Amino acid sequence: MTRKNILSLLTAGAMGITCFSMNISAESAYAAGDVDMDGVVTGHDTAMVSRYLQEEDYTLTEEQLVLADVDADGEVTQADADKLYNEMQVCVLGDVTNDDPYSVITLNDPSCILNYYSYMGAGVSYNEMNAVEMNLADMNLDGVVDITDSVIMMGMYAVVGVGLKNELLENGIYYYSMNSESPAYVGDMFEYSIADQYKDGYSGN
Ligand SMILES: [Ca+2]
Ligand SMILES: [Ca+2]
Ligand SMILES: [Ca+2]
Repeated sequence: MTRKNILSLLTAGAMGITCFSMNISAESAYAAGDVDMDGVVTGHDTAMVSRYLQEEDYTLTEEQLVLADVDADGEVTQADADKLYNEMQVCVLGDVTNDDPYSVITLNDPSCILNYYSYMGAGVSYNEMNAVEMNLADMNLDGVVDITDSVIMMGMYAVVGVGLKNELLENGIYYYSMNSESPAYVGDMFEYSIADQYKDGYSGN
């Protein structure tokens, strides 16, 4: 199922946005930075812009490019992705539960996805995640919320939990991928995390 289909379903099925509320006037349907057009500027919007900048075959529509140009200089550049990440997004990609006031990935986030995935797999209608939350759950931007997204989430949770820096964020890359060809590949970070931390003298404290 494409992201478009998922969003259509969710929009039809779950109009009430519980975690987020924004007043967007009818004249300006989408705020600057709301590239995925779900009504809130989040880490998912940042991730889309970041991937657009990193991967040639990932495209945005004309309207999305206008929304992505958040510094309004007429082009979509790293400066727009940085501004989105540092100043505009209200929560990080993966923070499905929106842990206000600190936006972080906790185990509740992959848990949300696994519950959703289990219900979907069992053929049960499960619409407790709204469109904004579904977008935040799509860690690898493939338009589907599935186990891969929860694996990436748990990986990033572990990386941060053992005190490692998120190297992708350090390098201005704001999305994740399990594809080793992608600039946003997370596999190396996962392999490093626990074993090398102990090898480097980590005592468990
Ligand atoms: Ca958005
Ligand atoms: Ca710009
Ligand atoms: Ca996904």
